[in-house]
Amino acid sequence: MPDWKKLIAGKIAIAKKGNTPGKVNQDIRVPAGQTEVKNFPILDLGILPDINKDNWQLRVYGLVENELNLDWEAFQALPQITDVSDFHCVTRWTRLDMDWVGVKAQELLMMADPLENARYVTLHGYDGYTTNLPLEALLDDDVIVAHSVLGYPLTTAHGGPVRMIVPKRYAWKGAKWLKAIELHEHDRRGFWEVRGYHNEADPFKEQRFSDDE
Ligand SMILES: Nc1nc2c(c(=O)[nH]1)N[C@H]1C(S)=C(S)[C@@H](COP(=O)(O)O)O[C@H]1N2
Ligand SMILES: [Mo]
Repeated sequence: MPDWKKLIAGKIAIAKKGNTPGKVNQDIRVPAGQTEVKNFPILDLGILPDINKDNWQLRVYGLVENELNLDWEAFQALPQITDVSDFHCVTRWTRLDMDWVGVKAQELLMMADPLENARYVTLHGYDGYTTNLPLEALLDDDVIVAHSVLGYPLTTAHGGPVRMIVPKRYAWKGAKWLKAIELHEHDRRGFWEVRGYHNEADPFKEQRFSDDE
């Protein structure tokens, strides 16, 4: 049984010390099968939800001690960070050095206080989109619930007011128009994961399709 409280506290302590030198191999920033782009393409289901700062809420629920329901003001009051990471889309483009601004997922999970049997999360978007991850993947230091990038608030097209960014996975694992983070015990495949995309989605292992699982 993982002690989530201890694990989250430990990760935060490491994060505060800064990144381990040499942890990132700068030579291979663009994974195999990807091409670097300088623009920022838009990929989604084509449903633009009518969500803005005034009607947006983020819920963290399921296997947690304290369910969270945060409006824009409460979200803005949390510690804000910038995390620079690379964005890898399974449709074979990579954009380097995206400077996401927002709240660390660690922070929200620490507040929600996962129960001992929490193992997996489903991210829900306001367009009905879902994607799944192990809870531990959300505790990585670079996972951010972001409201701005490249110097501007996120446009609606890119998932504004708030989206999830999980740099170590292909971009479909980052829900745009983030509505909720649901914690559960057993893994539940999300929208693309039941339609042929890989459950793990590590771009450096080219985990694109579920045939390779
Ligand atoms: N809510 C929601 N989030 C989503 C999607 C979506 O359709 N709905 N598409 C995913 C996919 S497949 C990708 S590649 C990225 C694209 O993000 P972008 O449009 O900002 O480039 O968002 C992901 N998050
Ligand atoms: Mo995608």
